[in-house]
Amino acid sequence: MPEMSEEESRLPPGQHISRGRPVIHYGRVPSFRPQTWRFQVFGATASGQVHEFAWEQFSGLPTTTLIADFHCVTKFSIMGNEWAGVPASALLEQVPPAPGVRHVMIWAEYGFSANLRMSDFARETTLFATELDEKPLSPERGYPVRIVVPHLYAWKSVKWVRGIEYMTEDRRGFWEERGYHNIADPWEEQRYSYQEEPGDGPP
Ligand SMILES: Nc1nc2c(c(=O)[nH]1)N[C@H]1C(S)=C(S)[C@@H](COP(=O)(O)O)O[C@H]1N2
Ligand SMILES: [Mo]
Repeated sequence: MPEMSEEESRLPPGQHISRGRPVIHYGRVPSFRPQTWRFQVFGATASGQVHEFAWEQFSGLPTTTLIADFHCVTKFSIMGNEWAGVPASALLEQVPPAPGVRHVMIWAEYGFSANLRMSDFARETTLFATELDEKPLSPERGYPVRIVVPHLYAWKSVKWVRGIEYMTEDRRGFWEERGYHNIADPWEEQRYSYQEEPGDGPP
């Protein structure tokens, strides 16, 4: 058997290590205006109110760092990214959801979205990243903030995040509506919606 590198041994099935660090997204790179930028937490909040963070407030939240691999459903993986940012758990503490919330929708500029189960959102490794490899995110990587959900395919790692919607019922996001798997676990190769089992997604 050919020898496997340490990084190769971390790859989920069907993935290969990309040479460079490709940038991919649908649509244009938005510009960031710190004066008018707002991050909204809305939907089924415990208070029933929409919570808004201005950039100063959001960037003042406690941060942590995380080293994680990144698996795109088109089969390349970018290994060993060092992210820094606000853990999703910190946001859940700042703005608690109502008791029946089981899902969240991540909303970005231009209406891009991805849905996550609350159990995936609340993981210790889910982060609102503001830095990659000790530098602020570049515009095309999601500046000023993107979510990083390293245990799911990378389309769930939404760039240019502007809000979180707490949901009591699941709904599909942008790619999930267009044929991609509702849950997106790369270790299970959950690539396409036709692979979904009953209970994996909304009807
Ligand atoms: N807002 C937004 N976020 C997005 C996307 C997008 O089209 N729009 N594409 C996703 C996909 S499919 C991938 S693989 C990763 C790519 O992240 P990268 O450009 O940092 O490599 O971003 C994800 N986040
Ligand atoms: Mo992707």
